[in-house]
Amino acid sequence: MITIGMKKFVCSSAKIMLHIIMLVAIVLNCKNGSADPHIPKPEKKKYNVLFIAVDDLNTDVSSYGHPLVKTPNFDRLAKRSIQFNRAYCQFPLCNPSRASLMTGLNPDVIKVYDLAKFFRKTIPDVVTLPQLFKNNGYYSARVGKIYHYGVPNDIGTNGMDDSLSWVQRVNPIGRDKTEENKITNLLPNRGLGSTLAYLAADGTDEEQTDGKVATEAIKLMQQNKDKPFFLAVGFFRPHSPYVAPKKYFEMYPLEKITLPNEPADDLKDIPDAAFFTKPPNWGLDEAKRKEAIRAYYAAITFMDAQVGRVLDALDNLKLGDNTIIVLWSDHGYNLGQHGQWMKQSLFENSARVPFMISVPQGMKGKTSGRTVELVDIYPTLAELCNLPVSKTLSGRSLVPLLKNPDAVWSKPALTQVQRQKLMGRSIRTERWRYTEWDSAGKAGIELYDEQNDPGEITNLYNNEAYEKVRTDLAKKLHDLTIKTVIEPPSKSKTED
Ligand SMILES: [Ca+2]
Repeated sequence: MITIGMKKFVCSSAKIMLHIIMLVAIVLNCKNGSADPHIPKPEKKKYNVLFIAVDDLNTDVSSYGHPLVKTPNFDRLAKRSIQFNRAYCQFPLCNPSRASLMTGLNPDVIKVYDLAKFFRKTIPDVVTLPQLFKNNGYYSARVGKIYHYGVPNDIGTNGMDDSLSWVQRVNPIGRDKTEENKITNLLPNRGLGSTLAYLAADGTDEEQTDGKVATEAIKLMQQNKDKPFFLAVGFFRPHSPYVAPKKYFEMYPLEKITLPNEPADDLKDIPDAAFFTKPPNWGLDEAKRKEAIRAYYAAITFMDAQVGRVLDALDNLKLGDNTIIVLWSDHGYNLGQHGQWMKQSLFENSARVPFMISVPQGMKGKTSGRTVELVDIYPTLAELCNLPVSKTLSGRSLVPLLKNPDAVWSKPALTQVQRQKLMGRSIRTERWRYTEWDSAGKAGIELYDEQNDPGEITNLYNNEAYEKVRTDLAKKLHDLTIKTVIEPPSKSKTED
């Protein structure tokens, strides 16, 4: 019995000694800063993604140098981002642009060219960007407009949503929708979503749909801050009707609003297919055009304030150090340039978008002048978050530009639009814009020197001095089109 007791004592003494030795070793290791190779490292915390979409916003914001429009929260985000100064949508219309961005595939691959077609009709098994995050253990949620959503008719509904993309979705509806009867429509024959219409509204920011979008997004961040999230926050403004609380209209007195400088003969060298707005300016006089521009600016500053509320919440919840922020608009917007309004044209103002990416611990406060596309967002976020992607994606990861915004980048941006039965396709390099209407430019061709003629006033296509430039650009455009007009990924065999 004694022997056994001794044995027990020896055993437990040995155990104690062993524990002491291990403890000393751990303390020494900690002091030396080296980790015990047998202790697994805690898994690196996954990045969250805050994915902010804005509807129909061109680059008339202060971080892009607009002299009048105030967007202090875009400026603030730009200071922690790489801002892309030559970023282009693939199709300047909500549904085709958003379907392309969210699937990472060009419009010619998914064959979505209008507002009616849902991308899963062509590619039922495609894994969308939020779905990729969801499939990899993320909480994915949408507030407001991410996929196509008729504005203002579908506000408060799911719109043309993709339910497979999300764990949760929220569809706020505010006074801009419920008090539509108060809105002034400058073109009464056109519907509220495709016209120039506005309201300097009574009440608070929080009562408007975009105010509610911010409020709901903040709630979701609070509720889900402890899990990796992909939170998509889709604002509806400055899409028409331009509704914003009165105080935002008061920031832009009408006498400060200027119209674009249009030489009298500007339209003569532009092919007819290039025009979306016919007749020019839909016949509106200058005073009405200024009213529309003022209201568009007011809606931008109102939307910017809601972006600011979301950014404040992210930082207050201490999520800023671990959250990638992407901000994009689905396409640009004409405000009377060449007599054109809204979108659906291939001029710079319609194809170009505000776009920035903020990576925690990444490079901040820089701009990149490389030509990039919205379809690049998918592979970029996948690479930043180490998620596996399909090899058939149309875009290219922008991670090299996030590390060095001036890195070599030879890829031009491709934008296309449908005009009745014909297609217009345009490529943008850092210097030039080249556009063909219908195949091989049968319905007209345009060439603009964006460096010396940023207003695209002079179409150089018929100028012999630019023959080599136009031949090179035509080849680039055809090469890109050939690459993108390919069969969509086939249905998985298991479904046969
Ligand atoms: Ca849009």
